[in-house]
Amino acid sequence: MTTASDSATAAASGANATERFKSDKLVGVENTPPERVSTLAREVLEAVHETIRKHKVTYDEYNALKAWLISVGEDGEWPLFLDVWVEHVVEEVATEHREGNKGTIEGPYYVPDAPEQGSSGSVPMRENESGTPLTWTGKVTSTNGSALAGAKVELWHADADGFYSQFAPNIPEWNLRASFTTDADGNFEIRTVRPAPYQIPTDGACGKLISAAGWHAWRPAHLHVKVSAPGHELLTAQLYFPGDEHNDDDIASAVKPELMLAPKPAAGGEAIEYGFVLDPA
Ligand code: MBD
Ligand code: FE
Repeated sequence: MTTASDSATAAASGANATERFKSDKLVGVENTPPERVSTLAREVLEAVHETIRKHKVTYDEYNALKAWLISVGEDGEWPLFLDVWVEHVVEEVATEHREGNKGTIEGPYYVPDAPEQGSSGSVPMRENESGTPLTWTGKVTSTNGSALAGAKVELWHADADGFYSQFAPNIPEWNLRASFTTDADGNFEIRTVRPAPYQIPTDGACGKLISAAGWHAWRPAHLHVKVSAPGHELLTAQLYFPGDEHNDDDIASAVKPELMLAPKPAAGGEAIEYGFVLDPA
């Protein structure tokens, strides 16, 4: 997976994201009843038809769309396209019943089974990994306030250049990816470095749409997490840093005020305190 290409191209990271998706996410997709498929497919198509009528879409525009959709597949960018422009509404609907922690989208770059570091430790990183060192402490609790011992906190994020291990070349396999387990009081302590704002690949189909539309390609800097505990719903979230110029115009529409960190200066870097409240399943 890490060797799909030696350069950080959209096609290389897209191919990795596509493979990752096929191996992890296809459980449970086969049992959608025909009536449900029919309703959803028909209404999506009707929305497309309505847009064509409303804007009197021309054959040149239709052919541009066709060429672009073909290139999304050729560049392996369906995971990126869907997670950037669609997933946030799926997440909203899937979690609207929750009383615990707000979550947000997973995005295309999660990898399961990252190295386990116990309740307190550092994420795997290179010697001299760039970025401000962060010490993050927090507690995992249930909505009734009880601490959750043995909860899993999986963390993954981009490096200070905005690249994710396993989706960009020449980065150690598990760089900036780790799994922590809360102690008897539900607490964890994580040491990592501050990620950089992230620009989605500009040389593929998604980048072409962005430049053709005059949009920008940026997400604010973020830490991805999955938090899980027996008898509780899995929480997928991202945490953000105040003052990032893209907090208000994230291309993936995934920022929420509840997910904003409040870093404080600390010896050798910054300290953050953020815990998670899980809903009983
Ligand atoms: C990311 O890092 C990300 O988090 C999302 C949602 C989309 C593209 C890249
Ligand atoms: Fe991300």
